[in-house]
Amino acid sequence: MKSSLDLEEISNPCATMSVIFPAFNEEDNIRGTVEAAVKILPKVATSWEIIVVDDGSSDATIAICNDLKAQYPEVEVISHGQNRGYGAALKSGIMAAKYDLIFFSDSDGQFDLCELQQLIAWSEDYEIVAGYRAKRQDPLHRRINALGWNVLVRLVLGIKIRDIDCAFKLFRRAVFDQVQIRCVGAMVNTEILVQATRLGMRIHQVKVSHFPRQHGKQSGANIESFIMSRLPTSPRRPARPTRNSIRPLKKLLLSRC
Ligand SMILES: Nc1nc2c(ncn2[C@@H]2O[C@H](COP(=O)(O)OP(=O)(O)O)[C@@H](O)[C@H]2O)c(=O)[nH]1
Ligand SMILES: [Mg+2]
Repeated sequence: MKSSLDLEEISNPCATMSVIFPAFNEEDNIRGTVEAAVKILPKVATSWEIIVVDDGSSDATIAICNDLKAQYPEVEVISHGQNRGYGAALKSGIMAAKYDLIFFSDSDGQFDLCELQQLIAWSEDYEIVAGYRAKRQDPLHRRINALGWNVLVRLVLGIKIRDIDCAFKLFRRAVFDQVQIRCVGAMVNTEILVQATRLGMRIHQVKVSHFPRQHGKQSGANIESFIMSRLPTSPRRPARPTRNSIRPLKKLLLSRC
């Protein structure tokens, strides 16, 4: 887990915050991620909790999470007996969250949790503060897929978010009184932001750092190609998005994904 800010610079904690880490086979990363959060959160929040949602990992992730829970009273563990998907894990965490601000990030150490401080500052004026990766440290094909997805979402749904799937987002708790999560998969970010935009919620975007994954494998690798694979595949399908391809996408976004 990277750390760029001097923690002593962070002062006047005033927020109460629930931090959610969905985790799937992160045995080499989860301890570092949770312990980085344990170090930072007392500097930025008066009361806080960390909720790790183990999504049916087959490695030692759950055992490590249980150790962390025994070691740190603020750590809670939700265990999905079997893999239910990223969106389902996020929803489990959000449903269990008890504080005023809800933040989620990945368990794999690709973000700098110290940068949470910047998001908190903006949360006074915005219901949602969404990170965008200044320089995404993922393989080229992932970056190309993500670019395509972001452009498509912007064109089809009119959502002007630079990096919709960036796992560094802060929400006021009240957002989830209105926004309903139905997506069990990786499109959950799109689902949340589409609803929030339609409800007139204010979203601010903040540039955040991103680092290469040091341990374990990416499992969110084919989110975008999964979506593309669900668009019409007829040989007559035009290459550019048209009404025919937009309709199923809209339908997909409004159904379980
Ligand atoms: N709950 C849940 N989390 C997942 C799943 N797949 C990946 N994750 C978690 O989601 C985060 C991002 O996954 P990753 O594979 O690194 O995706 P990438 O960063 O988009 O390449 C990590 O914290 C993973 O542990 C899944 O099926 N269920
Ligand atoms: Mg990752």
